[in-house]
Amino acid sequence: MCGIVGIVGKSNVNQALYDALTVLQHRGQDAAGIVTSHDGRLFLRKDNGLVRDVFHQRHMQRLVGHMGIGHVRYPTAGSSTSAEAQPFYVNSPYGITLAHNGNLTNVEQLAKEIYESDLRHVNTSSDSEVMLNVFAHELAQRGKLQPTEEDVFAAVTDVHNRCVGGYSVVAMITGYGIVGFRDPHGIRPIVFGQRHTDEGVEYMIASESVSLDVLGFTLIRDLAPGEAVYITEDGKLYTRQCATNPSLTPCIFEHVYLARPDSIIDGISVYKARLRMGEKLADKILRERPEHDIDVVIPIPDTSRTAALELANHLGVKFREGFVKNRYIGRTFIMPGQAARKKSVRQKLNAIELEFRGKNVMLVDDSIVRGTTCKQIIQMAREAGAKNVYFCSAAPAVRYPNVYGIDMPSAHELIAHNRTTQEVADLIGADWLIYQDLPDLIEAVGGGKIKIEQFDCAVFDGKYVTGDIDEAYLNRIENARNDASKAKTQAVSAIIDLYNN
Ligand code: PIN
Repeated sequence: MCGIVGIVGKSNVNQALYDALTVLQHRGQDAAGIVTSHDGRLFLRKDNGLVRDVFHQRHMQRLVGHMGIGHVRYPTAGSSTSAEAQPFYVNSPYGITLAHNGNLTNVEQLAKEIYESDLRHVNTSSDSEVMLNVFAHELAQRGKLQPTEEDVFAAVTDVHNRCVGGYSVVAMITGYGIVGFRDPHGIRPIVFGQRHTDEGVEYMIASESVSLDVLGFTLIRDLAPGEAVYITEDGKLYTRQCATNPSLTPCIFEHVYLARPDSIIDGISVYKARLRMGEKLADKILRERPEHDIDVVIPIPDTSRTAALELANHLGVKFREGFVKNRYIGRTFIMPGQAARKKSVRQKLNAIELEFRGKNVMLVDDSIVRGTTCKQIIQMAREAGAKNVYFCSAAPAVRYPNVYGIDMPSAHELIAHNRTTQEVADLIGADWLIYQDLPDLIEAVGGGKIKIEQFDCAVFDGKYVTGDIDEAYLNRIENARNDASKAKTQAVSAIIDLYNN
């Protein structure tokens, strides 16, 4: 998962891009980058780290120009070097830069084609660089000295024909404009909006509507699946459906915890979807145990608060803040002679004992993925004196890997993979475990004022909407993810050895 933004403004856009990326920081804390264009030149700054650490005064001063794009990156397998921070750049044609949120599932085949048929060089293992080269190649095929919106849209159509997966993209064509587009299934989110200034109208394309709100832009709408928006450097806006067979199946996990609650995705308020998740969970609890003995509902900060609040309301049970989260948790430094220690949940969360002592507590989290954190939290609740610890997940059991750009562990690392609810409850140490049912989650998200019936729910049901995911693909990513984590562990041990010797 990553965050993307693009702005065509009337004055320098560096500060606005920086601010928008800061608003999107929850979508990725691993790396950040901005590229701007001025007088036919590009200015790029990208590195590993948080937005506030990557951009200093001297970088910001160099990022001149009235249009630009930016990116925040979440670490995915094999993407932790700063060379893989985005945006990426190719010089031909026109000088194109691109930032992408998502994952291409046919990247190996594309990389081969790019090298063997398109005669292009890709310098990293990032699928975003592959996608940039596909787009650049297809735009170059038009053979124009100056690309028109028709050329840009035709190139996007070609990208849709060649690239499979979930993707939201912003790309800047130096001296011409910015294009945003969304995969034909609309898996990853992307919106665009405008604001009026004395000099004229400015446009922003972004992963989430919250970045428009915060910068005083008004939301025009989400891009439809397969659709592209092209905004020229002088501020003309064009949109076009570029896919032959688009169908909306957005990622339901955005609503579970990826997106900010103050965002609206495909017309659905993330906040309201989470309230409804709480309501549905309460109904399920009452169905399973009408005579339940829950004394208090306690959210695990932060995402689950909204669902927990509504769950408590519907049960008519007290809602209490039982955990306090440290917002300023620091990095883990590897000191000479010290083993690399993982920051424990204990350092991030502390229990308020009086909310637990002698009570039957219902803890609520947005989801259970590996189960490692929630196991420790349940233990903390017991140490704080809880009589019984019940646990509620606002999402169904996560049983399958994600292949559309969410950084999720491989199948065997998912605690619910091939396990029943009772087995998971025993493993995490809960006296009672309730998962949201998938139809209820779909109803909670898609059953409000805006009706959406189809979502990408692959992490819950193993159905991959792009239709190209088979056992062999899943085995390959399982190995890749394992290799990536092995490589990281080896790198850490190498550093420790260096200190010790
Ligand atoms: C909460 C995000 N949320 C918390 C992510 C933990 C699963 N975990 C998924 C729960 S927040 S575990 O947005 O950071 O506040 O199942 O792997 O233990």
